[in-house]
Amino acid sequence: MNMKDIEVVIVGKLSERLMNNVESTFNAYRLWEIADKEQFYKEHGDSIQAIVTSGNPVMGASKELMDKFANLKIVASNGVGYDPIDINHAKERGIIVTNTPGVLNKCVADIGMALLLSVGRRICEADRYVKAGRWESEGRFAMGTKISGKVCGIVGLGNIGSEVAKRASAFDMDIHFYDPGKPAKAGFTQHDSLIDLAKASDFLVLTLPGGDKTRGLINKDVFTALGDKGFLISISRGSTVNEDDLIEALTNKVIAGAAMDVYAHEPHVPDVLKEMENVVTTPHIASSTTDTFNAMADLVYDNLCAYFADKPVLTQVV
Ligand code: 8YV
Repeated sequence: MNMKDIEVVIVGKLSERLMNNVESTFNAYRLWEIADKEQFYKEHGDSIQAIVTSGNPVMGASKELMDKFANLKIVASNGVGYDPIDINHAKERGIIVTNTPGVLNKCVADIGMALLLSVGRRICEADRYVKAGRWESEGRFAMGTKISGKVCGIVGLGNIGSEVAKRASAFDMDIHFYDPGKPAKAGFTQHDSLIDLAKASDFLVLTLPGGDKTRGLINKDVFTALGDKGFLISISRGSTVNEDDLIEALTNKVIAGAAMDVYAHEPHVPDVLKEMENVVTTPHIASSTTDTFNAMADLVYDNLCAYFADKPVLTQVV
């Protein structure tokens, strides 16, 4: 089959490398640039065979989108998280879904550790202090929290959680985790309940997947258990945190602080969080390094090429 005869729709702006590869190989359409989408669906409803998208909450692939294309065969997604893709519907229709696990673990864990250090040692606050000329006028900056010897509590000890554990261990932290069904891990303390993990933790690091099962899991009970010396580090999915409860916990000093790369309604970050000194915010950059983004782009592309070359795809979700 000539790859150029295969019609592919790219849902939103992805990396140049990924778009270039897809567009030079397949007959690709940029959905976000098409003004009359209904007309596009009418004209290409039967001919589009692949959706290229991302696990970013603003993209994904809904049932409605998939059903615009009667002969859709594959949804190739950029990102390990796939909660914005209707997996059950894809399964029902026999549509293959691929993601990009593995290649981003280390970069995401690096950001987890960087956020932990930033909020614990007050790096961003200290940076603002110097730049505002306050060191000269007010003298020594306030105290931070010692990292070594503290408990790093990991919620979801998967590939990314394990990389966080490695980094935190190198900083002499004690590793505790909660991940129902996971076997015990030598040297780590396992908890049977999230609340118990939060109680034991100085830094609670979220590396659990998104989706209906984990929506709002990190709520006021968890914050109460974490306590006023505890910090939340969120690098999984914004949907896992009840953001109203988090704001309440921070406002009432139920917890000491939070550092987040992901939010409930990206790219919206509640103003109140932006104004808090003890909150570190980054704009969903955990996997955003050139090396990792290239590796993710290549995996999306390789999955597509494998599928249309009648070979097994490399990283299939369903
Ligand atoms: C990406 C991510 O920023 O992999 C994931 O699940 O959230 C991030 O790596 C995003 O999905 C890339 O498009």
